[in-house]
Amino acid sequence: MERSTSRQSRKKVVAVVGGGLVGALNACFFAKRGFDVELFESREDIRRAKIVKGRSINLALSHRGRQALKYVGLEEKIVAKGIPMHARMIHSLNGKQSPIPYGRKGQYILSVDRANLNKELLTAAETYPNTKMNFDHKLQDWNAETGLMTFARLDGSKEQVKADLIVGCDGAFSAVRKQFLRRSRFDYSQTYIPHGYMELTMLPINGEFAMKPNYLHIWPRNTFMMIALPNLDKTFTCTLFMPFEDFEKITTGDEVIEFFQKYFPDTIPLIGADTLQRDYFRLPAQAMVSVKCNPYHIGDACVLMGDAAHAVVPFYGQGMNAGFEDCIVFDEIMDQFNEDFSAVLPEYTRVRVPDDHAIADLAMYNYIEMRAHVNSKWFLFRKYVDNILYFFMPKTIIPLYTMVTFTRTRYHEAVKRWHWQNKVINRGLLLSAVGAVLGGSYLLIKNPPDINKLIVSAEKMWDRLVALRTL
Ligand code: FAD
Ligand code: EGU
Repeated sequence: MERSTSRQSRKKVVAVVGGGLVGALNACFFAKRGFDVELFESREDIRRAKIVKGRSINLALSHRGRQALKYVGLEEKIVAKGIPMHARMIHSLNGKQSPIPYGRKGQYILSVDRANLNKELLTAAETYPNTKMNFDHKLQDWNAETGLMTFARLDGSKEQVKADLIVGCDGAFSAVRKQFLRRSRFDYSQTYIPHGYMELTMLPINGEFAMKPNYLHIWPRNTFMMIALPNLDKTFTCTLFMPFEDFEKITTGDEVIEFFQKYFPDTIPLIGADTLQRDYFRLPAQAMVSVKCNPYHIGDACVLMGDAAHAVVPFYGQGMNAGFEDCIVFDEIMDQFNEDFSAVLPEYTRVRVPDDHAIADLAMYNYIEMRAHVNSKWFLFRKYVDNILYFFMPKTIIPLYTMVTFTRTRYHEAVKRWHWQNKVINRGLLLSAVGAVLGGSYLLIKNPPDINKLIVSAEKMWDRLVALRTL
């Protein structure tokens, strides 16, 4: 027997805290590497739960998220249950609908069901013999020196577990992150935006989707905005974004209808006045928070991923996608550093923090921009310009959303490139303007217009104006 390798061959125990989207996916990544994986989730097993409560019913899955699923062999299965959205459908106040493609043919995002995705990921994690799932385990506290975690059970009992590595995937209000906050030189910021969101269901009409299914429907109304994604059961989930203070102003069913009549009139017959009123008062509006921190690790003992490391506002459709990409980035660094946690963890922080901060900033920037001056006309105009420039100069001017949504260009690189492109576009515009003035002047000098003709026409103009006045 070879004893010399025995230390290495004891596979380390990795505790994944949080069995949400990122935690369940991460369990697959670590299990695939052969670690002994223990997943701890505070809720009961959602595959057995009768009612699944939680945030947002469906999500936009794009390239980064798909790549991560591919790593653990789940891409096809999830894509098969997703609904492709090839374009946005912009709804104007007058009811006009205008599609704007996301890209070329074959470039689309997918509307996926959060609960189904979470279930599939949990089932996939469970199929590895080296994973153990622990539901009804709420992390209460853990010790950064010893790696000892304390979990609370629903029956009031406590359980203590030790692991070689703790992976915090416990969402925006992470309990794992609490230990980071007590340490020196840990940067942390959290910002609640003034908007809340509320989900409304648009049921099928005559057994069919109430609107065209293969689109991300958008009603851009500056401070108010609504977005609808299709579901497999032919319903749409409409998410209304609005400042909390405006949510609070609407207190009666009549006021709901009045509000929709004013801003989203085309949706009233589609959702139905009754459903609209019922859904509106079913749950209070939910808050949205942006969280940034640095570093993502403590020594060789603990690392944060997903919303626990970076909650972003949902105005780029990237929260889950970024969290899934975290898993790929970590996995690649595990290869580079031979699974040596003391080297992998600092490298992960070094590589990933700038990118996660970049997408957090972008999402917040887009929130501010949409709120400030994005109505349907402006949205259409901006996206047309993006797409036209991309069409004529596909190598030079790549729209930001394209880099973010359809490539794995590092988020911070995408932002840098975007700034550079904007400079090029502005120079181009400036050059055209200067060119027009110079060219115009040259033509005027070469072919000077007959001054008399100009004066005569000026006189004619005056006569017309006077005529107008005396009408
Ligand atoms: P979570 O999904 O929050 O999961 C955390 C898990 O940890 C939960 O299961 C929770 O029960 C568990 N947990 C919490 N505390 C403990 C504890 N103490 N002990 C044990 N377990 C614990 N992203 C996209 O990519 N595309 C979109 O279109 C999109 N749309 C969105 C729309 C809205 C309105 C919102 C709010 C978000 C949207 N997102 C979107 C973001 C996406 O929802 C999140 O980024 C994603 O859910 C993060 O996954 P996570 O696993 O890190 O965290
Ligand atoms: C918000 C809430 C359109 C799901 C950003 C686009 C979103 C999603 C956009 C939600 C918008 C906004 C992009 C995608 C996506 C657009 C994107 C936003 C999915 C810049 C379930 N956003 N979202 N940008 O380009 O890149 O179509 O709740 F209205 S998908 Cl806010 Cl691509």
